[in-house]
Amino acid sequence: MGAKKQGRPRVGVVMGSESDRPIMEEAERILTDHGVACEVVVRSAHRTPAEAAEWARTARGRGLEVIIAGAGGAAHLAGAMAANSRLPVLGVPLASSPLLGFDALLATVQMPPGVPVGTLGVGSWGARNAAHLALRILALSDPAVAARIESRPGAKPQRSSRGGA
Ligand code: RP5
Repeated sequence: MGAKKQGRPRVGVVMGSESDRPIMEEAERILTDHGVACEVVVRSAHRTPAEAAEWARTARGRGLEVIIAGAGGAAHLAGAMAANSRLPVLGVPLASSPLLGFDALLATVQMPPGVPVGTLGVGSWGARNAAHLALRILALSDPAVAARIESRPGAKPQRSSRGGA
């Protein structure tokens, strides 16, 4: 697929450390491939909590519509985003510690009611699906994004040979 006109960033991709970047860039790649520009930053819920909160608080004002937050270990970054922004937050647990992402999964997924984080799978699969889910959110109000999703092979739900969905 050729390069798409991207314009202003609509999705914020935030990660807890530079060491998370190779995985989180997979989300960015999918979004930009669909013509959606991203703002990609490193902010830590533990090491730079004030900067992380400020980035989330000002995200909507900068034109962002969805936040994707990836972190490993005791991963509170996605929750910190949801605590400081009313934008939809998609959390990606990363396998950075000896617990291989199970720690980050539990820390990201089990948010208290009213502070939601839509948690994806661990690592690369989660980062990529966070991008696909962000596209589906944008597509609700953007026919151009909806059309790009539909034009992709495998985008349409397939009927199972056994008659299920
Ligand atoms: C988390 O700790 C980060 O999101 C990263 O996954 C992990 C390790 O960070 P570094 O020690 O590599 O900076 O906060």
